[in-house]
Amino acid sequence: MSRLIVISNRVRRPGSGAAQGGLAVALSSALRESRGIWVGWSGESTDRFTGQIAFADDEGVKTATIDLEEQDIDEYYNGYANRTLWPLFHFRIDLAEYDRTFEGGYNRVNERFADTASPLIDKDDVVWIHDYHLIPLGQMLRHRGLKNRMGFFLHIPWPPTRLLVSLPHHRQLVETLFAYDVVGFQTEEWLESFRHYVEKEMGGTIEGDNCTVGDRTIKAVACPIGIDFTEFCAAGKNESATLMQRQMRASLQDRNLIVGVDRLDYSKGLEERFAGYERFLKDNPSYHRQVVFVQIAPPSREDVENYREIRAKLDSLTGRINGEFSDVDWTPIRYVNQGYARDRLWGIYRAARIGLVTPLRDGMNLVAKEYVTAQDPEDPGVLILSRFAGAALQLPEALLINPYSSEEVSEAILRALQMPLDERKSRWAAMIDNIGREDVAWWRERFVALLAPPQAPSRPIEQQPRLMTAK
Ligand code: GDG
Repeated sequence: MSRLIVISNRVRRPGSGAAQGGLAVALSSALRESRGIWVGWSGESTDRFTGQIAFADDEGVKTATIDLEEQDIDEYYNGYANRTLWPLFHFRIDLAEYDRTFEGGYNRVNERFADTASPLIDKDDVVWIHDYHLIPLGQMLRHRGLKNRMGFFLHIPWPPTRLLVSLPHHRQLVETLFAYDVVGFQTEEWLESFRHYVEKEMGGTIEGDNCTVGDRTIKAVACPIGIDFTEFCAAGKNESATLMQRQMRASLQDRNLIVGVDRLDYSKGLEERFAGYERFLKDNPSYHRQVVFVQIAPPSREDVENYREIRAKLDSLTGRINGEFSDVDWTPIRYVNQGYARDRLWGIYRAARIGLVTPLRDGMNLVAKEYVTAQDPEDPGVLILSRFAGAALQLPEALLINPYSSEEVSEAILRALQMPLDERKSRWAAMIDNIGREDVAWWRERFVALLAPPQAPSRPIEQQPRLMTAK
């Protein structure tokens, strides 16, 4: 069995066991089985980059991490990754910053990753690189002589060609993807946009899964990520999950809970969601006091200005809506800027009659899948889901909405509150079936199978050696 080498911006957090996210859990089991290594940034800074690798063994998963200089972190992580590529790939060219120093820092750090990882990779290893932070890494590893099977998975959307061409040196960046053997996207939609770029901007050709530019052919596939279904169901059996569910219910006093759980990020459509809820309260006075909207939004990327701004905007929107509609014994929005352990999160989802998941653009969105998983099969809640989340393609039985339209959000909330039990059950059954089948292990196995060395083709029958028959 070949070893799997995973390279991503960050690696699993040491000592956090089951508290890891689904991705870390899924990759960890594959790394353990193949005795592979997970390579990434430690999250720490150093005065001068030395290339020194810190090795650790965390519950059987080997990790190799490097520290980066402050300037690297500014230009690569906070800069090109999160101020250029993240907004652009989420269709926000208005927020994308094109700064030459960011691009320089991005390439420098990718070279540093290549220097770090290449000596750790043996000739039969399979290499799997993750996400927009490390797009050119595969090519840099090839420049260092690596001939291994190499794959890349993009966790976020791939933007339409018309937007992507606003990125200086876009072609140079996309060309680096042709160093991989397999490139994976979350959905057919993002894959289609990639193929469009390949044909229109690079003069490439498409045949089945194969994309060819010049003498390089790669496989480009849609391979949607799922949640760690078994782990999340098990989290729901913990005492603290039940306790949290009971606490929530008690604090609601028979009111209907609407829940949102998102990193504080402009792509998640939080402002629009708040506006949709405000519209619902305006349009449906008879539902006042009968609903409470809880938005859990742990802060993220606080070194980036746009992320600080969104926090301030949501603070003021919450104040305005609560100011207008609250009563002495009812607050319509509870907005919480902290994270919760996974089992407690399960309890919150379970207590909620509506899961409100309304990103403006999202590669997949795992919260939608977690909400559905935590529901009571006998009395499930309703998922309201943005049609612009990758998850909408796998979960068409959710109430799909346009998150930019506060009317649609408001109408969907009303419809969900009035939905008969039979309809809730049949929609839930279809969704849980998909989520259970296409879970994170399914995703990982599919991608790794594509990455396996191609089998030597069996020879056509006429070329097979004839058996000599004795005369
Ligand atoms: C990127 C892509 C794609 C959130 N709050 C808490 C908490 N979370 C967990 C959720 C969920 C995860 O974070 C968020 O996953 P998403 O998929 O919603 O979003 P991104 O972070 O933007 O992830 C996305 C994903 O990569 C995977 O490919 O789906 O499209 O943008 O698991 O539960 N977890 C805990 N406490 C919290 O308060 N424990």
